[in-house]
Amino acid sequence: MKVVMAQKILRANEQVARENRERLKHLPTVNLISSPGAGKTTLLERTIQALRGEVNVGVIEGDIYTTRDAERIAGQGAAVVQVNTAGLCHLDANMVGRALDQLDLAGLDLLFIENVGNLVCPAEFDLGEDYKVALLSVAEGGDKPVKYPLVFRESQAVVINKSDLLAYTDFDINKVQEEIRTINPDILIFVTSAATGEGTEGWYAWLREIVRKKRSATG
Ligand SMILES: Nc1nc2c(ncn2[C@@H]2O[C@H](COP(=O)(O)OP(=O)(O)OP(=O)(O)O)[C@@H](O)[C@H]2O)c(=O)[nH]1
Ligand SMILES: [Mg+2]
Repeated sequence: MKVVMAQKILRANEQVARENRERLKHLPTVNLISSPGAGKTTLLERTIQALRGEVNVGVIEGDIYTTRDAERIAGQGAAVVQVNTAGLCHLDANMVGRALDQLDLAGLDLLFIENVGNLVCPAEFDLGEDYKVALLSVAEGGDKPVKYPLVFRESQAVVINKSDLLAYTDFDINKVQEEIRTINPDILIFVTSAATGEGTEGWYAWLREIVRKKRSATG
């Protein structure tokens, strides 16, 4: 019974995700997924600053409660819509659809969806995005990709964040990258510090590239 219910929920989600994808056909959209505190909002703040005047960024902020992350994004002057899931551990396509109603999509060049901090549930729900990006912070321990492989399998890119803490942890950056590539050989890997800005240029270059690609594909 439980399994049948879960399948129904996922099927209903897929239908709405298709509708979202249609609405987003001109707007590159990135769904950011990580454990709580890996640095999603900090990386977004820095990204908005770095691309200011060049790429107009909008953000859908998913949180269980509070508007704190949305306030941080609004502080950077970007368009933001907060979604509170009221206890649920992930965003679903319906929540994103309602958030899209509140954004001026035609005025944006790039849309981020910051998912609820959770490395497991968000990976199962298509929101209508073009790319899933997993964030993994050095402080969490290097075994996380192997222990929670789904999000790394589903993502087109992974950001290994908090590189400034490498010297203080037992995180083996080469081994972790190898293990991520075992799970997903095609995945792009960026190693960044959202705190210092180290390594973020490659991330911005990829974002510029996905904006350019979708523009030339959809006119
Ligand atoms: N040292 C260091 N700290 C970082 C870095 N990125 C983020 N932080 C810190 O990590 C903490 C959590 O960062 P957030 O950006 O709020 O993380 P988040 O993934 O958005 O968290 P949730 O939305 O709660 O899931 C904050 O205190 C940040 O200042 C980094 O690259 N290096
Ligand atoms: Mg956050």
